[in-house]
This record gives sequence, structure tokens and C-alpha cells, in this order.
Amino acid sequence: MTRDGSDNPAGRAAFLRAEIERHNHAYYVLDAPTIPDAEYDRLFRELQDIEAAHPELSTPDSPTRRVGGAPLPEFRQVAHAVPMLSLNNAFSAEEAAAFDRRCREGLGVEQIDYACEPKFDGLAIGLRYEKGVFVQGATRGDGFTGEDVTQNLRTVRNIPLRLTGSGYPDLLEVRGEVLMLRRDFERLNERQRAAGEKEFANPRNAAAGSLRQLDPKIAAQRPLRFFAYGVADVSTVAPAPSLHSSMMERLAAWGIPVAAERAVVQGAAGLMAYYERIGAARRTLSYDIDGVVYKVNRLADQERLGYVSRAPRFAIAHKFPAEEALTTVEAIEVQVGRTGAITPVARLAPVFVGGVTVTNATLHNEDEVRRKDVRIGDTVIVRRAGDVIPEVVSVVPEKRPILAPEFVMPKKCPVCGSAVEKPEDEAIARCSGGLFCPAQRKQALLHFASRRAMDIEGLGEKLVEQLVDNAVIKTPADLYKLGVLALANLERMAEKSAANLLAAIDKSRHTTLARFIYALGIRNVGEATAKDLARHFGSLDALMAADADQLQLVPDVGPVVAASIARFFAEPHNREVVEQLRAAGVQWEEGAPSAAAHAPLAGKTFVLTGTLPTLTREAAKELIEARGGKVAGSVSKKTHYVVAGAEAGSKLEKAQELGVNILDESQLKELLES
Ligand code: JCF
Repeated sequence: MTRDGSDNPAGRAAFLRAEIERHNHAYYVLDAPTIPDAEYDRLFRELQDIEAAHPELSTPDSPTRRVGGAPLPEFRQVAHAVPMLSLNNAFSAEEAAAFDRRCREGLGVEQIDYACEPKFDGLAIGLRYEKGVFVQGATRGDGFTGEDVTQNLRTVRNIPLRLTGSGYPDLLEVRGEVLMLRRDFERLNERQRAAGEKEFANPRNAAAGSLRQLDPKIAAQRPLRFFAYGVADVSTVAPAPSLHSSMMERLAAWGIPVAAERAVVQGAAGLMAYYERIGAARRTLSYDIDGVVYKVNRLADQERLGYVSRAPRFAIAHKFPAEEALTTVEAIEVQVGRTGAITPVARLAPVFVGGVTVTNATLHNEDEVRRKDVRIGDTVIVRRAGDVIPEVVSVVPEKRPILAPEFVMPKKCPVCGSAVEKPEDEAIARCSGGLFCPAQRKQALLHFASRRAMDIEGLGEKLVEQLVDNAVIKTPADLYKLGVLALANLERMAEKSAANLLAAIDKSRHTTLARFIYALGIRNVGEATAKDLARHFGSLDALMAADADQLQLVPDVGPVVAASIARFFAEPHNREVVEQLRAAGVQWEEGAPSAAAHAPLAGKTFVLTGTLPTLTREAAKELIEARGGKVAGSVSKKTHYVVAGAEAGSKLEKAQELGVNILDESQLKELLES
């Protein structure tokens, strides 16, 4: 066989793949092209031709896959083997120094070496390699479950489809960010403009839109890049690296792109110097960054420091000052949210800040407006930091016009006229209209139909607006009664889109319990809590029957969330809507309740006293606890039951005094079995 495989198609295909990947690496990773473009194109076309003539020779790691495969029907969900966490932020030198202090104290050392890198302003993803071949790539999603965007990631030119060099583990998951270089972003927008297509506001948006393209052929035309910041799931790497920085070197050697601006520095002074250096170079970098990231470099020390909730203790993102701009307040209006929360919003003269044009900024609540003393006509500093919604930072007092009235919170909901209520100890004012308020009803419907809830495509703001305003629907259950006729009367509703919407509504009948619970829009119940509730109770009836004590047995459900849920299901109107939805054919597969849910004695406190005829004290305690009850040592007003045996003493007297229920062993057994 010849070296270039010219005597057989399989050998030639393998040779071409290796050549093309070598040139890709030189061009996209090293920024040092090795051959003229025309020559590259010739090799590429030759490989495409061989694969077309011999389909059995095409491989998942072939560079030809980068031009985009079949359209993705939708994104499959991927459970992350290791959760994708977030980073805590430091917004000042003091906070960065405090991070260093915490690490030093945690490790009991004088000085720490840190690995530093730019904080990429992109989208976090994980790339899985099996035996060196790229097999799957997923977005961060909620940190536990992401979307499978493998086909789009295959089109990202600097992601190796096959690792190079040697010594990589059988299984490797690389974590990093997908982004768009600034120059590529400019060029893409030029192209969009020329084609009369919409331009992207900033590189991050362009990258996000491209990564989530359903057609990989389009994704392939978008100039995305990937940069790694670490590894998650790894089988043995030999020799095991002891430093984060050496792991990054290892990734680079396997062909994975890493930031050139990495550095290892000593102590807090080193961190500050790095921050200043990268801050000064920020505009000259080829990509947008929003800060820098510091990590304790020694991996064993990282492990010792561990994690706090969803972020590592050994790392922090030190953010650059948020981007701010001056503009004027044209009006202050209030918005009514899904739960009735009334939020004052400043309508602004359009201003470009943080990469987008901003026309609204939240004023959070009445106290905040007072505190900042924002008035109509004021010149204000607005801030848009990263993805955070724009806010008014402060007023420029010198520029206040002579007549600038103070803002007053309306006493009645501007949408439905119901009273606005604000509990003493809360910052948020709420419309008391509930689902009588069209604004709340609209938001509730939009939430119900949203992608992560019932996922009814095509039920957007404009449509919900009309459906509610024309009194066509009042509750989510009414959606399932809609017919073509009702829709035909709406503005801008073509027959085809009406049919599509009805089909989407019909499709949403088959859902999951977690989605359904989330869709109900119970206050304080987000997607994660909805999933926990579904897992714990297994069925909607079990959830609806649970009292606040039983609800608190669900991981992460505390008294406030439990009370919200119990209050929601105690409301007859809500139960009615749930029943109507079920009657309309909304369905899901129910599961068995988790072990912890068999807890008829949840929230009940017992005190044992005296000698029971058959059960030892230990055995009785175990039986009570297995059903969710608690056993306490002394009797108080909070005791629910005292179990008394022979020679019971003062505890029994106390129970009689307080009027606490007293059980003997057989009554206890009855209770345990009920
Ligand atoms: O942008 C980065 N350089 C970066 C982002 C680095 C990290 O170590 C990260 C990150 C986002 C999340 N680590 C996490 C957990």
C-alpha cells in the first residue's frame, strides 16, 4: 500500500482525512495555514467523492461531516454525567481578594498558585470523546439536562472530530464555550445585511442562534469556535496530571482549542496583575470576554475545597465592570406579571449598551424607585451586564428638568382595576385580581404554553392577547376546546396557522407529570422543583393530596414552597382547572411514589415513655421514623402523640396536663398501619 493510499479507496480516504484535519488544525487552531485554500478545497472534494461512491467508507469523524448532515428534527435531551455548574462572580478587587483568602484559609496555606484564563462570553457546552472520537456534544441546559447539538457541533471547524497525539483516556468529556470571533461576527452580519436577513446584536447572540439552528447545513455556514476550560467525565489519564494547567496543556496536545491567554500566577497580587493585563488587552482579543476566571491550580486542592451549592469553591469569575450608558426616562409604567407582581418599568430613549439597544429598564419595585428617586424626564445611567435585564443604576441629578413629578405606585391594577396589595414585610406589590386579571391570565397562558412547560408551538403573545381580550379563553383548559371557528375570527389568523395551532395544542395533550406541574404556574415552583415533585409523588393525585408537612419531605422544598403548593391546590378554582385539563385528555405516565413519599406520619412528633409490652423503644422509634414521624425526648405543646407503656412517669403526666393524645402499643400499631 502506498503512503498516500492512492492504490485503494479506503486507504486514500483515511489519508485524506488525516491531511484535512492537519490543515484544519493549522488553519483554525494555530492560525497558520499550511496550504493554499484551493488545494485544501481539492482534497476536501476528493474525500467527498470517495465517500459518495463508497458510503461504507464514511465515518462519523470524517471532516466532511462538518458541512452539515440531515436536519435535526428537534434537540434530544442529554443528561449530563457530571452536572454543568456555574461560577460565582467577583465584581471588585475586594471580592477577588476575599476569594483568595477563603481558599488560603480552606487549605491552610500562605500562598496559592492560580490558573487564570479569560472568561469567554459564549455558550457552555460539553464534548464527549470515546476512544478519541467525538461522539456527543450538548448545551448546558439547566445544568443537569442539556440539548444534544452534536450535529451542529460537528460543523464547528476547530472542534477535533478525532483527538490527535496519544495518551488520551478512553472516555473524555471536555467542557468549554462556543463563541463567535468578533471579525467572523462582523462578516456574518455583512452577509446577513446583503441577503436582507436580520442582523445579530452581538457575537454571543449570533453564536447562540447558530448553535441552536435546526438545520446543520445553516449551522455549518456560521463561523463558530470552541474553547475549552476544563474536563468533566474522564476515565484514567496516565500519567494523571496534578495541575489544572497541565490538564489544559494535555488537551491542547490532543488538538482541543484552549485560550492562548492562559497563565499561572501566584497569590492575590498575581490575580490582580492578570486582571489588569487582560482588561487592558480586552479590546484587542479576537473574542468577547466579560471577565477573567481564576482557579486553584492544584487539582488535589480543588477537590479539598469542593463545591458550594452549584458552584466550585476553588474557582471564581472576576467580572469586568458592567457596561453602562446614559439615556433619558420617557415614562414610568407598571407591568403585571404572571403572579400579579407589579413591576415599575422605565421606558427609555433607545440606547446602545452591552451590545444591544435598550428601550426598557426594570425599576424592580416601589422602594427601589424611591431609593434611586427616578422620575420622568430624568437622565439616568442604565446598565446591561451580560444577560441580565437592563436596569437603571442611578439618576444624574444635575440634569433633572424643573418639573419632574415623583412616581406613585397605582392603588389599582392598571389592567383589571383590582386593588393592589403590598404586605408590610414584602417589597413586591401585587394585583389582587388573580386569574380575573387579564394580564395575569395572559401571562399564565403564555407560561402554560411555553417550551419547557406544555410546549405549544405557535401560541405566542399576540395570539394570547386576542384570545383573552375577546374572552375566547379564560383558563388553560379552554385551549383544548378551541375549534377552527373560534380561531378564524381572530386577526391575522390564516387557515393554515389555525390548523397548525390546533395540532400543536392536540400534541401537547401527551406530556409528562413534571411538565404539567411546572405548567400550572404555582408560585415558587420552577422547573427543577416540578421535576422533584413529580419524582417524589409519582402521581398528580398524590401531590394534590399532600399537606405542607408531606410536601416538605421533597428534597429542596422548604416551608415557603410547600405553603405555595398547598395553597394552590386548596383553591377550588385551581382544582377545577386541573380536572378540566384531565377531562380534556391531557395525560402523562404516572410513576410510583419514591420511598420517602410513604410518609403518613410526616410532621408528627412522638414521645415514648415507659416499657411497651412487645416493642423495644428502639423498634418503636424505627417504625415511627420509617413513616416520616419524629421521636422527641420531652413532651411539649408541639407533641402530637405520647406512647405510654408500663411504669410511665412524668412524661405521661405532662401529656395529660397538656391534653396531648396518649396511645398504648396496640393503638400505636393501628396508627402505623393506617
Ligand atoms: O469562560 C471560562 N473561561 C469558564 C467558564 C471557565 C470555567 O472554569 C467555568 C466556566 C463556566 C462554568 N467553569 C464553570 C463551572
